[in-house]
Amino acid sequence: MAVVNHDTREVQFKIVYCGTPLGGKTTNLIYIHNRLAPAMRGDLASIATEQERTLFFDFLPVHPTIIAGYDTRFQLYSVPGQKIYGETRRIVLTGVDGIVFVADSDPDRVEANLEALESTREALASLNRSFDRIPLFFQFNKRDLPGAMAPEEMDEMLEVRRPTFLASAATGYNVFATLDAVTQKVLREFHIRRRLRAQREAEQAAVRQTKPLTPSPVEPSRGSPDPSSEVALGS
Ligand SMILES: Nc1nc2c(ncn2[C@@H]2O[C@H](COP(=O)(O)OP(=O)(O)OP(=O)(O)O)[C@@H](O)[C@H]2O)c(=O)[nH]1
Ligand SMILES: [Mg+2]
Repeated sequence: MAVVNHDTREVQFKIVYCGTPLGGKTTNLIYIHNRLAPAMRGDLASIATEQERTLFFDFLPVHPTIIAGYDTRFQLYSVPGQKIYGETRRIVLTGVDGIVFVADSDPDRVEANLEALESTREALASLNRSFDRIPLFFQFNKRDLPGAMAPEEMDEMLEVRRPTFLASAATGYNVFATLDAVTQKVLREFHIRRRLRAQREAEQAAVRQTKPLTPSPVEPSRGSPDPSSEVALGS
């Protein structure tokens, strides 16, 4: 969830790239890192195995844009796609504000896509987050592959009912379009939640002001008989 620091006037959002093992999550982040001016981003931190597969996560801080007087920072993470890294995924997804689900358009990766989607749903459910309500965009990556699956086929396979980006992270095609979409959606949700909270607080304050004072409970006088002892005496 967005971390708001009112003292330094900063809001920090967490965007996580999830998806199919070897689908191109790290490639997305590398492209973003290479294309953003150094003043706009921090260093890309990746911990990979020898085969360059993400071991824990990749991390790329994207520095401030000023929105409503607050510095807005996005922290981009990618999680390893391999099944065995379920717990790592869960940890990285904790507090997530928005997700890009990178699916592989290679027809040989149908099973892997489905498994990754299922494990993302599971990780979110275990964090009490709803897959269907979180700001999330699908990116069908590797569109450059000859024989890439038809987008409609992928929609059906993944039961996608949201806007999708066709991309080629290797060349950068639609990498920023995907990132823009998810960050805009995250910001919109943040502002909606903030407005609702302010409205609720104003309503609560109004209720407090109009509420009649409740009389304080009357303390029984010392001499008043205890009803239970009366029964006892009368029996
Ligand atoms: N043809 C093609 N290859 C791509 C594209 N994007 C990524 N790749 C290749 O796919 C392989 C895996 O890419 P990564 O970015 O490491 O995939 P990942 O999703 O981070 O993989 P894990 O961290 O292991 O889950 C690499 O060899 C990339 O060069 C693309 O758009 N087109
Ligand atoms: Mg990776």
